[in-house]
Amino acid sequence: MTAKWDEIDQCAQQWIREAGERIRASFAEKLTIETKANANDLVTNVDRGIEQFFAAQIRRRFPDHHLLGEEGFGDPLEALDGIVWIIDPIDGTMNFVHQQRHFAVSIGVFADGVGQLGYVYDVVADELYWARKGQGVWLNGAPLSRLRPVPIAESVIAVNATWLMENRRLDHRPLVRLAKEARGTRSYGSAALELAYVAAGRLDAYLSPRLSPWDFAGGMVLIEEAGGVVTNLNGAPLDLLGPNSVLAAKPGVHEEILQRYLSR
Ligand code: 2AM
Ligand code: CA
Repeated sequence: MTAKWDEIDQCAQQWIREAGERIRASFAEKLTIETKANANDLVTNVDRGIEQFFAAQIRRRFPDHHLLGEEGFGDPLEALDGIVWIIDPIDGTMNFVHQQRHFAVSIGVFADGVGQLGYVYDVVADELYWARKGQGVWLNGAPLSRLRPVPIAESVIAVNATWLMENRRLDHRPLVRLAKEARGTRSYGSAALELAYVAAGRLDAYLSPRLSPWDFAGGMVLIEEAGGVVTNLNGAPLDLLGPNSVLAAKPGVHEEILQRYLSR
């Protein structure tokens, strides 16, 4: 497969900025808000419109590529053969609806399952986190530093408060201990942004017991290119075709969380 990565990257950057403009313009219009799996799982006409925009652009320009998207306008994929775009049109929809900030467009482009390009675009801050395999990670055109280990006692860990109280997905007690032993915890409500912050060194780790591929695909490419580590909460590689738990962190921090806080 001879993929034209310069061309793919140019298109992705252009489309993601255009998507951002459309989302910012939507603030002036009335939102249609619906719920999906439960009352707090929100989707709007804008989420759908933006994913349809990407689907139309990709199909027109790259008819042999595949698309996996949160809102279902992509292709029914059973394998990762060829070039696959994994897109979340708005990650952090609750923030989009309630705050009109702290949400992102997330894109990962994979070739036969290997991450080649990653984008997380913070629409309101106008910050584009970008990585291309072998070319480093960049924030609005400025290179980001390679990630280095730090002690847990000096780490800022991103975790949603839900996972620090009794819940049905994981044993919260070791995570409470992690929260106590870390320097601090944060929760931003957008997995894509939290992963981008790990890639940028603003956070030392992020974890969640359940994310979908579109939540983490773009951020995973960023972090791996920055020298960080992304696995599930058991330390195994992520499956890009289904839901996963996620532990993303600086090297060293990742191992220490796995060994001291997550293994039973
Ligand atoms: P969304 O805003 O696109 O729905 C919130 O903590 C983060 O987790 C957001 O990135 C949100 O994505 C994602 N998220 C929330 N509930 C989820 C679920 N049930 N499955 C997968 N991802 C979820
Ligand atoms: Ca999402």
